[in-house]
Amino acid sequence: MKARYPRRTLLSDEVFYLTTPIYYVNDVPHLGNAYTTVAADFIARWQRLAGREVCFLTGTDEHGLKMARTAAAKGLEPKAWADQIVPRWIELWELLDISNDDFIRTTEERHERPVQTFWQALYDKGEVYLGTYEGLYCVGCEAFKTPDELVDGRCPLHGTEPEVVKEDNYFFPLSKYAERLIDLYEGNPRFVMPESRRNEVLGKVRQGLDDLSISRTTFDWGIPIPWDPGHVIYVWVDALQNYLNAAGFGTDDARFKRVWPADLHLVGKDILWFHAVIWPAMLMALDLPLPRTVFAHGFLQVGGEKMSKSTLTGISPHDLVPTFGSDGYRYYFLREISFGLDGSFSWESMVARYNSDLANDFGNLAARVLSMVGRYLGSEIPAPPGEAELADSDRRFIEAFGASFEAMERAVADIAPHEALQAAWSFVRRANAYVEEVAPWALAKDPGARRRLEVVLYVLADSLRLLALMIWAATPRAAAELWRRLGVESPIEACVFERDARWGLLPEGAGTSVGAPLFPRLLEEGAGAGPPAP
Ligand code: ME8
Repeated sequence: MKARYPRRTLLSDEVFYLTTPIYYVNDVPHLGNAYTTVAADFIARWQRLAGREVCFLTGTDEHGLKMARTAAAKGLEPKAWADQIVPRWIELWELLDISNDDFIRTTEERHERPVQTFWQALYDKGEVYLGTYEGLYCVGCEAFKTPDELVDGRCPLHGTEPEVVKEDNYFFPLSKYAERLIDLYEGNPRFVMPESRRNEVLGKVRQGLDDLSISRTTFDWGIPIPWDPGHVIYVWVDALQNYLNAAGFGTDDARFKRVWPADLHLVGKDILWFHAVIWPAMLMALDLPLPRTVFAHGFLQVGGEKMSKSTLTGISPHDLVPTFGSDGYRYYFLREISFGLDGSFSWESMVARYNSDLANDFGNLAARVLSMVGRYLGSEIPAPPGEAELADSDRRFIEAFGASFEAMERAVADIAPHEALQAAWSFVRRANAYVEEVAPWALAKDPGARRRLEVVLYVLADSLRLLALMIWAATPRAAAELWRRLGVESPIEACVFERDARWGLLPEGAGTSVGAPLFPRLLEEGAGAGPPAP
């Protein structure tokens, strides 16, 4: 009965260090940025319940030409503009219950100084040289483009024509790292995930690499090159280093040793090249340990059009949370889109997913079980059943939990939140089937079946407790509320799977309550609910 579900070591034994990209604050966050952050939060929360010490980092990327131009258009200094916008990002992360442990801004001293230390060290090692760059620069991407990366002379991501740039730049000899990078991808299948992306990167690196221009002289909104302050450091190499600096590089050696390397950099496919090629090469150049995994997810589309700040479709996360709640928002994006592939968002599919999975399958299960414990057992959890009191149907149901939980663990290790939630919901559906199978309402009519009624309701109430643990990473509010309604006194976030994800731990005598629906059903499209006005 009390099978243990041993804690798996998913990716490493040390601090689990997980990052999102640091976002450009030329504008407020959109659904795409929130997508990455919610996925990262799911993994961070899961790892905490798995007993890992987690460091979950997000932040903002505040230098570069794009920021400088946006601020100039507003008549502000770039830092003043960033100071206005950054709170809007923090607010959204709070609204979506993002549990980041740290938030780094690239204009902070703890970032700027170590960036200078890093490049000075590479310069001193002879890993930086002065040259002339002539090329096509896309300000939206903050990157040079080769002609074959353009479509009809335009950047395919931003739809704009890149600018012709010619300047003296410092260069990092990226080309000489090609062999080592190829060895890295070949020797570590988890370094770039998913596999299709790994093959893409590998194929491109095999064609050879150009050296990377790492400084700019035509504007000054950046971190000065320490040995030649007429140059500022290229925004991308500045930004990538946030991951090191937040871990204490150059400022806190003891922390750096504990936290670095990152276990997982979660990024969109648009910026995989920087994370899978340039970033490890920079670290190799300074003999620093490499991150364990860079995972590139796909792009969200609305009505077939990619969302980005330059082609926004007009839907903000703030338009969705009032209707779906933070949990409904998180659940939809985690469950609906296969992580790693592109996917599309629509209001209709969000309503449908919410109603079927959250309001019906999960919400009804919770309400039914809690109201039966209320009605038949006076809202008090009975004594846990002994082994001999369990029927075969109970045992089969209890085993189903173990199978679903292990499937969730495997899915999280594969960085597949959608699969993890499929596994959790297969258990939700199994629990609904078990309710029908054991029909507590029939047992309640038979005074001779009192203990049997207690047994099945105990099994069901305990399955709700286990379910709360399974879904906390995705829907933390509903999980914590269910936990309270079951009368469990210790906070859910203090649980660890190894100790708590096993049967029979719901304490006898706990007082339950039914409460309002955890996920009130939404009216179907056209009957009151609907997308926000354009
Ligand atoms: O690239 N679908 O910042 P950024 C899914 N500052 N995710 C999307 C998306 C979409 N349509 N659009 C954007 C930068 N994203 C740099 C990063 S890191 C050292 C520096 C997400 O504000 C996705 O994670 O343009 C993508 O990688 C990120 O937002 C780009 O955010």
